[in-house]
Amino acid sequence: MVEDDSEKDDFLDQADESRFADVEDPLIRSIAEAVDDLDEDKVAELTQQAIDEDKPPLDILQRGLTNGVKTVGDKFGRGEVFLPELAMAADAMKAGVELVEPLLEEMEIAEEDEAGLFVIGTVDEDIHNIGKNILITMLKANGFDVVDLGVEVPNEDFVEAVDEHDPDILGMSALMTMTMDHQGEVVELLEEEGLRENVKIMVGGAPTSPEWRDEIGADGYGDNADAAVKRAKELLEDARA
Ligand code: B12
Repeated sequence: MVEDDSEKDDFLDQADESRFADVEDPLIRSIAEAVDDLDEDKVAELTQQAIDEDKPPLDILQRGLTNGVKTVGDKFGRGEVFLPELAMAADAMKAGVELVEPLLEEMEIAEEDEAGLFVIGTVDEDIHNIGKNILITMLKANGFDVVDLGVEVPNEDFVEAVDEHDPDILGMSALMTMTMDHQGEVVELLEEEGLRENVKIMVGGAPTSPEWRDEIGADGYGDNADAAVKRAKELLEDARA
């Protein structure tokens, strides 16, 4: 707990020699560090401070919170930390996201009259949803109606949802190399059912890439939520042109 300003300054000074040296703003950097330290209270406190100091919400989110959680993910990948730490990092991240979310809800990335319907879910066998939920918040902020299918969505349920809701865009999130194949399977199933032409398909999540989008025949990819929203708007314009 930071008790007073001098202690706060000390904390920020220490952050200068941090693992996140590429993050210029010391306060944003200390948010990334606090997530990396699995310190949920500190994350909440520093995120609130950053909000009070009018730091850009996307910087807090991407350069602070997301940067921190990805570092813990990397350590997990190297076997340096284990599942409990991964879960604590997720909780720390969520503590910050909760505070930033109201600001994201007010953020318009591009002014738009009427955006479309976006159906989204995390693919089968995959429970990661923090990024998907952030994307949903930002889609709604930009006028999209969103149907959230949740996590571990079976391939067939994506297809049924396209049939039922007739969305402009179907989005699929996959955070693991062993689950990303489901994105391609859903594209194939939609083709088989004759539904592919009716909908634009976007994919995202850590292991995905523009190359993966092309490989599976999807239409859009987003490295992060604001890039994804921009791409979604472009796809809508293309579809309506
Ligand atoms: C937090 C986390 C968890 C939390 C998830 C909590 C939750 N409710 O989501 C918990 C602890 C539960 C967890 C569990 C597991 N995890 Co995990 N997890 C992570 C971690 C550290 C961060 C993910 C995250 O939230 N990132 C922050 C958000 C904001 O970023 P994001 O998800 O990428 O989303 C952004 C963009 O990708 C994009 N986006 C996301 N979705 C979409 C969709 C569309 C359509 C578009 C356009 C864009 C888009 O916009 C988002 C916002 O900017 C990652 C590491 C990493 N590098 O991703 C590992 C990671 C994904 N997990 C991993 C693993 C292995 C697991 C487990 C299997 C561990 C285990 N042994 O049980 C389980 C999975 C169980 C299952 N069946 O799913 C591995 C996957 C390895 C691999 N290559 O396959 C990773 C990469 C860690 C690692 N390096 O080893 N995990």
